[in-house]
Amino acid sequence: MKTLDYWVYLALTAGKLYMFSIYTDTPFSFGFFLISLSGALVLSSWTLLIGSKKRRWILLSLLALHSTLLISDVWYYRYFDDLLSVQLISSMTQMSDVGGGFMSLIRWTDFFFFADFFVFLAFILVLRKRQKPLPSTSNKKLAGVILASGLVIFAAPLLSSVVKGEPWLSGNAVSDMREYYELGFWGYHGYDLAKGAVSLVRDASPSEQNQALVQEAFAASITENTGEQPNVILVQLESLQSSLIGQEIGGEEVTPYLNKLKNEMLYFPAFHHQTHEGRTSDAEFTINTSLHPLRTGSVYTRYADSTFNSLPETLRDGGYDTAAMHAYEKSFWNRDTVYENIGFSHFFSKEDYPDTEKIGMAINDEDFFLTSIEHMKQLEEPYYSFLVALSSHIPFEMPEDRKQLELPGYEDELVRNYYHSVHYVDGAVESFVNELKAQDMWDDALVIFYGDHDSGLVEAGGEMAKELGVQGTTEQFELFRTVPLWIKPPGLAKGETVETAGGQIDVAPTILEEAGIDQGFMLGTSLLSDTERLTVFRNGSFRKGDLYFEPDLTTAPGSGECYSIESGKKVEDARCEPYIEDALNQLRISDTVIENNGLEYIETQ
Ligand code: GP9
Ligand code: MN
Repeated sequence: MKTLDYWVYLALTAGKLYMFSIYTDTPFSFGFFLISLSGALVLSSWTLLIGSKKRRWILLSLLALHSTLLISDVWYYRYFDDLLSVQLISSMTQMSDVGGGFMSLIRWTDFFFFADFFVFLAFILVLRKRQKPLPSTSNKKLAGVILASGLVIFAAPLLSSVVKGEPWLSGNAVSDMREYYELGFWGYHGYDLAKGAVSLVRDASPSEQNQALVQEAFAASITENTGEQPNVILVQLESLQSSLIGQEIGGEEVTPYLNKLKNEMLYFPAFHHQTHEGRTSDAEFTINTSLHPLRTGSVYTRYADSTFNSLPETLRDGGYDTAAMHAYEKSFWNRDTVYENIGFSHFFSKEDYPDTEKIGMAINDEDFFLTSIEHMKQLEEPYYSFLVALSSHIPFEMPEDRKQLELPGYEDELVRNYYHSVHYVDGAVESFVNELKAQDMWDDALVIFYGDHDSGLVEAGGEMAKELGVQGTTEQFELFRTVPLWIKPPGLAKGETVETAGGQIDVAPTILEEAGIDQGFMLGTSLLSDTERLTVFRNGSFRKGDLYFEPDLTTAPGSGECYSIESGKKVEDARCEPYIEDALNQLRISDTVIENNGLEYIETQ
């Protein structure tokens, strides 16, 4: 057969699409296979117009390109549950700095993705003798048929979606994974590339429909409060997840001091991080603006200059001095630009901290906290101090003499080091609180601690999940999403555990309520109010009271599975249904504010 090489190429490329779903444990249906294959047909049909000698090398290059993209997607997916995008190019430099845990994402079996390269190479060498120098007319016809079939298979489901009015096209998919299932592998990457190119030239004003959503949310979110203006001390702790609180390993408490904090602060065990690919920067962003992170990349690097109704700006307008403190390079994650844009009057960064013992990326948390207290004392009262700690950052490197736990039964070095590092941070927080008390900065202040996101070591079936006895979807969800939150309102006499479920998006409204200042446009709700809130995550999943909804990203928005957190069992879909659209709209509103500067278009009477 004259075109045998082409058919072998197609078979190999199709096999790899299936391999991807096995490696990432993502659904693979026949329909999805056809759409992905159609992308490969469109991409490769033209090679049939070329003489077979050249064509084989081109097909070999396409296989290599495909494998490189797939393997990169697999590694990215293992960390973020999402796919690569060209929109991430601006964040690449940041990723190399924080990517200490990158090697843990790579498995030797991943390189099987390149096996077909060698198979095809061997095939080319065998076929070398039977080359046809020029394309024949029948090949031209075949190329036409393949291109046309590719286009038809690709377009048919899209057209059917448009006819059915399914809202997952042109950016409305809300999640990259949903777009991947709608467009297939090549369709996703091709569309992503096109969007990247268009965003360089296009006016980014919001669509009428999305702006109407923002306008409605704006009108609903204005509240009026009056009250005292306490100093606010907000501390973000790196990679601190809720499973640590109260956990004992071999009879030793991992976080002995934090376990006791609920006696003098309000402790929220059902608090969730809502971060996505921007990790620390996403947590900071959501906490300070009450908006969601982006579906791709970090707001800090992609939309640093958009207009936000932020916590620091609102507090500053209300008479507060505002300062951010983080002992790393000030331009990292674009913080210097973002902090200024969202209303921090001061930014204390690496250069404002002493050159004492470094743990991982920066000065150790204890010295960071104690020096930060010195900086706070220089601020005008009332002040808002936002501290971002860093010692427990992946890969959780700890000096040997600071590893104090025995950790019997744990073998994974990364997991062991995680526990050592959070045990260290526990002591650092203790020194911080003791010093605040000693300096008389504790009692009257509003003090808050929370974890920015999970450890990155929570995958189902991994050592951490196994040792914790995590089973089923809801327990896995809680392990991944819950981070501890402690709040001490001014003058709190006694701590307690508050079961209210909420997320990082609710922190700014909580602080503003306590500070007696109007919250303005914010998507969250104060955690000290009785309202049952909808806590939305970036792929459209959500928690509402006892319910947890996991969307089916392989279809248009609307379907998924509804669970009770308490029983861990599936419950009738009807219980989650009323909130599915609200959750997606929350993401759309947030995206419109960030990506299209939606607040600039708000009409006020
Ligand atoms: C460094 C810190 C990194 O400044 O933001 O944390 P990460 O984003 O990797 O969680
Ligand atoms: Mn982080």
